[in-house]
Amino acid sequence: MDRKTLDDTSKFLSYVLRHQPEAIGLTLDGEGWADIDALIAGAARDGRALDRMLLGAVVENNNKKRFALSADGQRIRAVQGHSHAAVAIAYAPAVPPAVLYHGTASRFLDSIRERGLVPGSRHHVHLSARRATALEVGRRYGSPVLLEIDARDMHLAGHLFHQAENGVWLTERVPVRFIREA
Ligand code: HQG
Repeated sequence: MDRKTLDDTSKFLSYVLRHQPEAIGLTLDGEGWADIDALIAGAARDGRALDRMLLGAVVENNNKKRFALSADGQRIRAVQGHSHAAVAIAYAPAVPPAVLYHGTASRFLDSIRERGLVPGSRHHVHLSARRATALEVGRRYGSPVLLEIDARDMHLAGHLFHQAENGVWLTERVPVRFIREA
């Protein structure tokens, strides 16, 4: 399976499994699962040839492990990053490391200093245990800035954290007092 096909399919899956399933007549359940036969049929109507082999290769080889298959192999979901209102994954609460990182773009800083980190269109603020990963995330939107989040203090103050299957840390929002500009 060539890299371009895998990357194109990953982008398509991110779009329909996180944000716009209705674009191909697909439905997601509350845990974000889509029926694989329905996904393949919806994609075919959109002129996109998917099959189980390609989907399996994307799940397996995806650089950020964005997708997972159900135990019975009949369903697929994105493990984090959703904006769709039908999805409300019941992530288990988890104890975060003392410090987590968020990468953003310098043009967002004034607003972040005022409002803290808020999820935007997605369901959570996304945090990483690794500085380099966070910087890469920030680079997508412009000149990257690294923010250090006092996750231990947030946790002690009662804020809930979750960890998606691919390691990304999630929380509802980060108030200004827990953010340090690194
Ligand atoms: C910013 C990728 C102004 C925030 C990554 C970010 C991640 C504010 C943007 C995942 C703000 C939202 C998510 C405030 C936050 N004022 N801007 N008060 N609070 N922001 O894409 O974290 O490759 O929804 O800093 O790896 O960038 O798609 O979130 O810049 O895990 O799998 O608002 O997406 O994963 O942008 O990225 P996003 P994100 P994938």
